[in-house]
Amino acid sequence: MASELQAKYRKDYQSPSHTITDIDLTFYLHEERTRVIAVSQVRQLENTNQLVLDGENLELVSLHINDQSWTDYKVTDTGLELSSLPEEKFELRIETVINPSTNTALEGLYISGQAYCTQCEAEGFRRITYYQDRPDVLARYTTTIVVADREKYPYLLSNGNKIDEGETEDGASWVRWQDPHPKPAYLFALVAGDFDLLQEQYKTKSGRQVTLEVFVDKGNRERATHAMLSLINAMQWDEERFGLEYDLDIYMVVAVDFFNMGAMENKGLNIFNSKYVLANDQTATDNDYLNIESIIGHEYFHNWTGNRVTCRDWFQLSLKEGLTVFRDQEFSSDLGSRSVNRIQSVRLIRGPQFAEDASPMSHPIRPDKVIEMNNFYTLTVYEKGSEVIRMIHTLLGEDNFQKGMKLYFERHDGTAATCEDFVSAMEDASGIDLQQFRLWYSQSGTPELTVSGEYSEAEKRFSLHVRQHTAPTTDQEEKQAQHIPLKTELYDSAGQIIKLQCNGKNLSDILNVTESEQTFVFENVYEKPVPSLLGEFSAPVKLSYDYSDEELMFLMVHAKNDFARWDAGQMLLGKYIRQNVESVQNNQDITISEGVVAAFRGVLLDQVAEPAFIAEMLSLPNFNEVSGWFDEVDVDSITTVLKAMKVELSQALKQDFSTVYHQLEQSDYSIEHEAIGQRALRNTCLSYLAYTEEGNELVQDQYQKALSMTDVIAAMTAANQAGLSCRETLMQDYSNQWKHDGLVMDKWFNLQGQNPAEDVLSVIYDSMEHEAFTMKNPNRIRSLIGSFLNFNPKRFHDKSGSGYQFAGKILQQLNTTNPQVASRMVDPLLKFKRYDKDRQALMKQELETLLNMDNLAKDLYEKVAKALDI
Ligand code: B3K
Ligand code: ZN
Repeated sequence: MASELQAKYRKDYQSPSHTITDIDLTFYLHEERTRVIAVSQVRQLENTNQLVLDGENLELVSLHINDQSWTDYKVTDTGLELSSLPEEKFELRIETVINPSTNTALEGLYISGQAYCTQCEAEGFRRITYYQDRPDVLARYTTTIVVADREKYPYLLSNGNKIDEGETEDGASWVRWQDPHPKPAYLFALVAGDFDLLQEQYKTKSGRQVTLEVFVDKGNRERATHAMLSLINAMQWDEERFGLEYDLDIYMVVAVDFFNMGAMENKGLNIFNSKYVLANDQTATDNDYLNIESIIGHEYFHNWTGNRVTCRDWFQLSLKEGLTVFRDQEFSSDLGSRSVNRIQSVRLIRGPQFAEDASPMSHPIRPDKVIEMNNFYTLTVYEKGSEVIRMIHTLLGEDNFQKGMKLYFERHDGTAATCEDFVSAMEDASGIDLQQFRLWYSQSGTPELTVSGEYSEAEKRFSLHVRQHTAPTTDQEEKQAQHIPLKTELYDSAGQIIKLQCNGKNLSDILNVTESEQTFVFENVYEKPVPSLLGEFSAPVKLSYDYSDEELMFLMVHAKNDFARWDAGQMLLGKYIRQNVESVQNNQDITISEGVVAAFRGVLLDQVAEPAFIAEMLSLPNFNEVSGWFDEVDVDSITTVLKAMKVELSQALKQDFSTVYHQLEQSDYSIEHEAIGQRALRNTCLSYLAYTEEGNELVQDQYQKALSMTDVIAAMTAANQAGLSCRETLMQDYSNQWKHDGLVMDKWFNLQGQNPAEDVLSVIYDSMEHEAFTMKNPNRIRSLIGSFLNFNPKRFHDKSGSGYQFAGKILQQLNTTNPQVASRMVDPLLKFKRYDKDRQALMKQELETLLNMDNLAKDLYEKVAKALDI
């Protein structure tokens, strides 16, 4: 069992006893024994002569205070306790030795391929030296990197600007960097290696010249151009929309293959998972391109929201993450299709985020209790966090929101702030009361809105009765009514919007739901309207309204914004999915009404709507989303219904899918948004056509003629899902072509993990023997095993328990090598209470085995113990 399982509580926050104004770091890089000398200028803040420093896996060589060897200290399990310290200020010099080559957890300083790199957020700096590893200690960093083998490591990088370089007497080379902006330790970074370098110059709005550099593995330079373009776009966008400019002379992005998550916003030196940097038309899909744009943007936007203003403590994580996700979503929406971006974000909330909030890991966007901080980089903190920012934006409007941002920076630039500071700035700048709204920060769970409409013909009045309820979550029994912005439109039978009026006054289309029961009355409603509710998904809540099929079909056609049209389509599909699940449970046939088929035909043949949007309209909700609608998840019935409805629609609309598919054939490849949209729709058609008689031939044909990776993967996905006979040939061909490139093979591993075939486990075991696979690389693990656990419900939840046992075995192994990745992968097992008794018992057994392990890391311990109610 982990040695330190102490939970930390938000309410116990204490400001630090000392701060460090400057730190001078020297690294003598060595694969097994890297020497780190840290010289810190420490200033006393509280009247105490004791100081506690964090440290993990460090070999302490020496400790000096004001140049004197210091013996008044104690080494503990979690760091160092210094005593009898001088008052006011002193210089602390600590020399440690660390071993990057055995660091498989990929936290602190480690080796990725041929390069050294670091990952310090949340608490990785303590694996480099003893330090006050907390975000409210902000220091100026000077970093010197020394390497003996300059051939192998020609690039030595750290934060800030390069200020000096040279050679030591014994021929080692060194480089010195200085970062003028005080920062917490989690934003420190170091990279040493040999790379291909793509360089550009950027001039900011105010005329500052910035050098942009993207470092990638040798031979991959041409795969870095999209990342560079995205960076330039992000810099321009932030200047235009938020008035924010970059603040150093150089901005570097380094792509590494071994990385626990997507990317990291270290000041001036972002480190990226190569998955979110490398792309060309032969190796990357359109989604890869869009993800690169959004993640490059996200990390860049952190420079202001995260780095210039950072978090006071880790409970405030959403202060930087929710806000930065909001900013990256706006960036992608301003550059591409707003409605498609919105739909995709909403899918993420309604599927996995709602599921997280209904699981033992439920927590508010600002958590109250944490054992392992890395466990809280969650969909709730990020995605729900960004929805909370979006609601503030909706309530205030763009102008007031920007005023709030300005005030926030005026008040907090260069400091470590709290979520409360952000909300106060928004409130003060706009004059809008956000008192009740603050509950979104402290309350977990998903509010459910039950809405009903009542029309009085005689009085020409329409009333909306709204009830809100939030079910208790594992972390909080009691829930209060929240402030929910409910965007509402009323439509007349001609499809025109009826103005919202009451007492002779025009009303805003954002209704403020603040009580557990509330009625909104609208006057001058000249006919019985069809309401469109929760437009743009104006709040992260579940909505129920008893729509008839006809009303939903009406909204699919007439709603004035794409999001509402899509949402109506999803509700219509949802009605049939629910009905059909019940039918399957009662051994009855699956049905879809002719009207519904006709409505989707209308969507498919729409000549006006964007193709990318039509593709979204035609996508059925996935298993994970549908599971959230039921108290007990009936895996077999849901998978049966989803497949049967797909087959049913493909048969009924075969001709139309085929026409659109052939119409959209492209003769050349471009990464423009319009071309991406056309491919998306064409490939959606293919995913349906795969279930028809001509499926096998079409898929094979597309694979052979494909102009881009997008079309290759779409063909393979269709073959995989529909179990086509060409599947094996395509998989074999792809592997022959790409076996040397792990990143490109990830798409193949992903398909293997999602293979719906009965013997998928043996397919997975075979794939683990593939030359491109290694359990050391998180991307490989996530592609092959993560996809099985999360996106192959039928086989993962196989009644025999074989899927669960496989997961258990892998988790035991990862617990020792990479606890962070293990902890991400355990999530599907935590939700065992949602399944039938037999499955529950089998899943629980795996969790119990984990809990009984001798060396269970606190990452897994925290989640497993919560799930088992310990
Ligand atoms: N801030 C990092 C995530 C760090 C995760 C630590 N386990 C990337 C991001 O959100 O931009
Ligand atoms: Zn972030």
